[in-house]
Amino acid sequence: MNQTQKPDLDRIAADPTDIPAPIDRSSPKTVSVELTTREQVAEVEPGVTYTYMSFDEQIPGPMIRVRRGDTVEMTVHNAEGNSMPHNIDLHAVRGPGGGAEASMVTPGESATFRFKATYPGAFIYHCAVPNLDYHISSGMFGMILVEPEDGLPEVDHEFYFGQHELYTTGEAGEKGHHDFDMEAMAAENPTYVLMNGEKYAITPDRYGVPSMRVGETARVFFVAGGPNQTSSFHPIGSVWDEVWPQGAIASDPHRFVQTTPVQPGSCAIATLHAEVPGPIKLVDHALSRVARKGLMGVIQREGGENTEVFDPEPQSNA
Ligand SMILES: [Cu+2]
Repeated sequence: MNQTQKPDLDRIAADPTDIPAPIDRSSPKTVSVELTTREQVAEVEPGVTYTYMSFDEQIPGPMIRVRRGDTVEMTVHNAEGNSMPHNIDLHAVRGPGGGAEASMVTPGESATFRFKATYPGAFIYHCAVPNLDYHISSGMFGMILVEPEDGLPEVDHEFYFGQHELYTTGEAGEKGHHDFDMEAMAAENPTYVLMNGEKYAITPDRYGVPSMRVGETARVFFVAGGPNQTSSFHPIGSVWDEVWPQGAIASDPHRFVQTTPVQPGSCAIATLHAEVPGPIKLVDHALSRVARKGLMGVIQREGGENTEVFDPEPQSNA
């Protein structure tokens, strides 16, 4: 294993609360979106570095939020100092490659294309150059949310998470700089499976966790970058009160779902109602990915006990 490299970034894990506000418009407009592709060293966990690729220095990339009927002017920059071509394929685009050919850029270049968001839902975007699985595995994916004309139901909080796999020449936890491993990727045997790009990033021991009060409802936006594995997305200590599988928000939600599959190249929108205090651990219920490969995110519920729903120390009535 090579020596750890000096990180270019203190943190590549996206803040789950750093997302655009709900859309408050009743008519379409033209929205400009710019994303910059980057190749940068960051830590997978303390003492383990990797040369990530990203949109705007975060994983998942920034959540793009538009309204059905909007026209989007999409610009992709390829930062000076990068070594590879990059582009973007958004599943919200009707057009060749989801915009991939039109946005192909080499280091130092920029490209713009325009599309109309003709259908609502939560969709992945990702890099789609010829080695696209390598680029996605290195972090190049995010979500575009196309809100329906009438918007989404009001909630108290919205949180944004993304899962993907990292394939390296090292073992999970092995100190040093990990190189990308094409053979491991072809075999679909990841070293790490990560929530927001780093091991246990959104947990109390790393960057802290978002919170909600008992009685409140949160909406979770989740994108599965893959490139290869389906997430069995489960909230430990709760249930998904509602799920829109595939992010298909124009459909009726499923209710009281324990574990929802989110395929690579897809999304889910789900709600959590907090009835008791305590953590909700967001996991892939393929649990070796949690116990051995670094995947976990936490949402904290704060407030008084609700012993009718859950009583950790019941007084005997006998
Ligand atoms: Cu790329």
